[in-house]
Amino acid sequence: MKKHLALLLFLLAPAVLLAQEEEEWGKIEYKSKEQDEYYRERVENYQPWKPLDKSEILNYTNDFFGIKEIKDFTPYQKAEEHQRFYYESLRSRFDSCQELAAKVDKRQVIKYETRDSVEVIVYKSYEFFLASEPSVYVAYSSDNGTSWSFYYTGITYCQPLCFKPLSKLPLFNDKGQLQLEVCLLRQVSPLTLGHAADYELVKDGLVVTIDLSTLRKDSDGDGLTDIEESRFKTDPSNSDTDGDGVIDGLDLNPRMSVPRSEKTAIFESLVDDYRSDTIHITIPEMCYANDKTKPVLIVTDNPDLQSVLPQSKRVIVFSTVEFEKNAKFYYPMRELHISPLFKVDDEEDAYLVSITTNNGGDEYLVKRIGDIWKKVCVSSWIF
Ligand SMILES: [Ca+2]
Ligand SMILES: [Ca+2]
Ligand SMILES: [Ca+2]
Repeated sequence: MKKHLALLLFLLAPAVLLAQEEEEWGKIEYKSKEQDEYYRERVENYQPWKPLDKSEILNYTNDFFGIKEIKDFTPYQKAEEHQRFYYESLRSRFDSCQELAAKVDKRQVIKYETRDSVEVIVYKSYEFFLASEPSVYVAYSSDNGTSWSFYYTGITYCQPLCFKPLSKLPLFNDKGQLQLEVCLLRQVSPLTLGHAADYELVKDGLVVTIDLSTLRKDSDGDGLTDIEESRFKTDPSNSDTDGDGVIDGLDLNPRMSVPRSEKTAIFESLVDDYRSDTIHITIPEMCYANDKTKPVLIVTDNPDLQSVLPQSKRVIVFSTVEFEKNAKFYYPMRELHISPLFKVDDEEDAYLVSITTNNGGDEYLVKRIGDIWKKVCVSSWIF
């Protein structure tokens, strides 16, 4: 009997020690000279937000849709006024089932029209995150609203294109394409949580023509339309951009195929499920993207972070140079900022690391205990 008790205590001892050690974590203030240096440099190199030149707005072209001038147009008014006005006028029409079938929030509708059995809703979607400008989508039904398809247009509302819900122009033109009145706007103040950005009118009296076949086109058959690939900056003519054997439509990290390290697993636990406190270093079970997988943007030059294989999100990873080249206008994706792993002073195998989104963040202590890594949140903040 005593032998069994001794064995039980022996087996339980590491768990008890672990729990004790974790309890201590919260009471100690961990310091890192590496971290201090990193943030000192960040403050020194801080670049305040600045607007684009008007010429960059005026020279805007869309790779997928035509934009042309029209003589008889509805003048631009501030977007919020447009939207409220249109919402009121649509309310009675949308109390019927069409909107419920498409599950489009009526406050986000830019334009809705039916022709024969075809119904089309052009709408804005914030896609999981309010502190951003919305993307413009098209919901399409060819059977009187019984079934719907949803297409990403690649257009971000309001810079540089802003739509006009009060436009009298019919949504369908005589070729069966969608046509929408737009103007060119320039963002003149930064966008922050709780504060909408301000815009100024650069050019009015334009119409954008959207061909439904262009919205659906998937040149390489990888499950992402060419327009979605323009958003993720994957190759629209190569079904496996990073050559790792997983096609772009299913790949949860489609742009980067970088060798993993032990630190990659630590970063993965932050990207994927930063509430779990045990970090498994082994290669995670392969998971695949589907239509509902949330995309997040990570801009980093750190190969340990570039190589993450998330299980629940699609990470679009850019190097800093790539990002600067591609993000001329607002980049339409939620961004995750993950700090480097800062070595804790006078400790072996212990790091401080933070993860920040546009509305807050958490800092973690990550530490090796025996053969496993554990992490604990040491501070949190909201903006
Ligand atoms: Ca494709
Ligand atoms: Ca592709
Ligand atoms: Ca791939």
